[in-house]
Amino acid sequence: METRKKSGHTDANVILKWAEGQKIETVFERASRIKPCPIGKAGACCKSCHIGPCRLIGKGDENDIIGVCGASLPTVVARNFARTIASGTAAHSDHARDMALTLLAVAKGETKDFQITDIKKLYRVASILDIDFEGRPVNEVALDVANKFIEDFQRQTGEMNYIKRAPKKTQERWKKWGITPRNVDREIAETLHRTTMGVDHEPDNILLHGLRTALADGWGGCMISTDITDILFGTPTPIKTEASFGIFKEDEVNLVVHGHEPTLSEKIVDVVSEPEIIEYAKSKGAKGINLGGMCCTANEVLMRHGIPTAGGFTNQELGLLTGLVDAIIVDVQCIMPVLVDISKQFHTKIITTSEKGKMKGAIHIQYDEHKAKDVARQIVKLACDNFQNRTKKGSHVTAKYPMIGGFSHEYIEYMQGGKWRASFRPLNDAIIAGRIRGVVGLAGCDSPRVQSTGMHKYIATELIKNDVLVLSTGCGSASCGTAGYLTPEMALENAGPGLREVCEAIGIPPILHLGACVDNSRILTILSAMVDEGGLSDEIGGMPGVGIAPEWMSEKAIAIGCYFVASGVPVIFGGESPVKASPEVTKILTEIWIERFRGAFHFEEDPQKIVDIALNYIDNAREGLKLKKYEPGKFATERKLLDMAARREIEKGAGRAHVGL
Ligand code: MSK
Repeated sequence: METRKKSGHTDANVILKWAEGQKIETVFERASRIKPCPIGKAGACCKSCHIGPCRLIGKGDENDIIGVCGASLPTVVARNFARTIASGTAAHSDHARDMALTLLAVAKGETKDFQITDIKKLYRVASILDIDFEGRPVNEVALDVANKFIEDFQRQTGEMNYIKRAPKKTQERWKKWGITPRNVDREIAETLHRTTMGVDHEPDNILLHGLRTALADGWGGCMISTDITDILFGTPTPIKTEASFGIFKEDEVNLVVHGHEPTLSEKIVDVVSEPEIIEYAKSKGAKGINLGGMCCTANEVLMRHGIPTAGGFTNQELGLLTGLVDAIIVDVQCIMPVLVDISKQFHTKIITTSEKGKMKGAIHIQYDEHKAKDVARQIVKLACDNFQNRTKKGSHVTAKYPMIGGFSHEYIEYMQGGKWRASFRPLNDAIIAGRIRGVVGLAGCDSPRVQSTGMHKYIATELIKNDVLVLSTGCGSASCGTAGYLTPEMALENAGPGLREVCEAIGIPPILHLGACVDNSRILTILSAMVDEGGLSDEIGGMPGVGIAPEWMSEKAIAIGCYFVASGVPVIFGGESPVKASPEVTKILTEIWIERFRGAFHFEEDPQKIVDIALNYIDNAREGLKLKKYEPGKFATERKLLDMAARREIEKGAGRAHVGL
């Protein structure tokens, strides 16, 4: 992997070079100027009380290295890790709570700006939640669904609603180790309680509760958020769009949505095509209004409307450096406060919209779901007004790359058999036959501490070369998209023979963009469906699947990693380990967790080693399932491959022919 460039995204480097000439500092320079504290980075700094902070450093037995109160190094490292899980879970789950409250408002008719868009998905969710829907008004069903989800933030005992979506055997492991979550808020609060000064001092016990909290995130916060977003705004299906800075237009008002919550951005999508608003933009001298996205809000509107993306986390400042962004609208999570400083050098307006996330120097326009469209219009008009203030300053990049997004788990099921035989059977068969060696969830952020986006690109390429189907989310998807990797052609040019055959037959890219970082829950759903389909493992653990987040930086990523591990998926994160200071905690995360849950949490800096560890896990899982040893181009069965047209022909006829990938 080429490491000299700051970013693996070619167009980002063009802008960075220009910024260097202008003496504008970005995240990349700050990352090299501000070195991380080696004690804190390895998890050995205790800030649980004001006697400290205590630095747990020293030689000898790690249990003899203690802080002023006597808390040992492993205790402190475990506490810090658990607190990271709790923060990440809080972020996703607060987002989920807002989605549940929006659904409630829609169901009660309190907002006219949102409707139930996907009734089929509402019914599917209702049936999972044991809510009757036959013959009932849609809004009545939606009200029951919203209230049921709100229970997941209130119930004091029992278990969260979606726990039952996991395979039985996976649930049994959680019961055995006492980590079945009750409600997201309770698990978060208990993590903070246990890890405050003078409570839980037993690393294994602290970390078990960390996993319980993470499960509340994966099978609660994230899954609830994904499902309600689909119900309100539609379940994604494949959609073509574009990525990189060339999405910005010289002669149109460029408006960027950035952050995570999809509600306001959905309304902005509606508003920018209203004739009066377009006329308003024209009255300010623009030819029209061009909407683009950044980070995970980008993923939300890309998945459902094909709105183009300028990229992930490390591209946010660079978008402003083009000088073409008239306004950037932010809500919560992964928003750099430095955007305000950068905007001062250009004409860009920074607009905060959530009472939870304000920035000094930004314009605040409070979002309210009860008058969402009015707020959206106010924001879009403000961007139009600002078009006239645009100057020539900026690094205008014209390159952009085609990409396909929109692979919801429902669509992945559909694409494997059409309307009548949608199932995961063909995917399982392709794995059994060895056409597909295994599946990797390539997720997480992009980071300036490494060659940003470069780790994603390298790992994605190596995996598909090895016949591994990649499911990508969050800024991992943006990294692949801005590299031009999210197209079917990528399979023709780079995939191994088995994966290529599968992708060609169905007409899909070898890297499937599943959505935002909350949509990692779709991977849990896919894995559970693969278990149900049979022929592989009878629990998520033991499946030839791995999670990778090579450039993670957010606390949310750790919560995601832990819910995968507790569900039975080995995960490998890039960069230095946040538990490196304690061999005891490292052993719990790897050797002990794999024994109990069949998932382990590894940290590895070298991208090739990440690939090697992942392939090793996949091959061991194949061996454990007594599948044919993976050999490129040699498949266990020779079923006839059918494309979508052939499938439709069969669907016209009677019977249920088996279709193998
Ligand atoms: S935005 S959490 S940098 S994926 Fe979801 Fe990207 Fe990571 Fe934020």
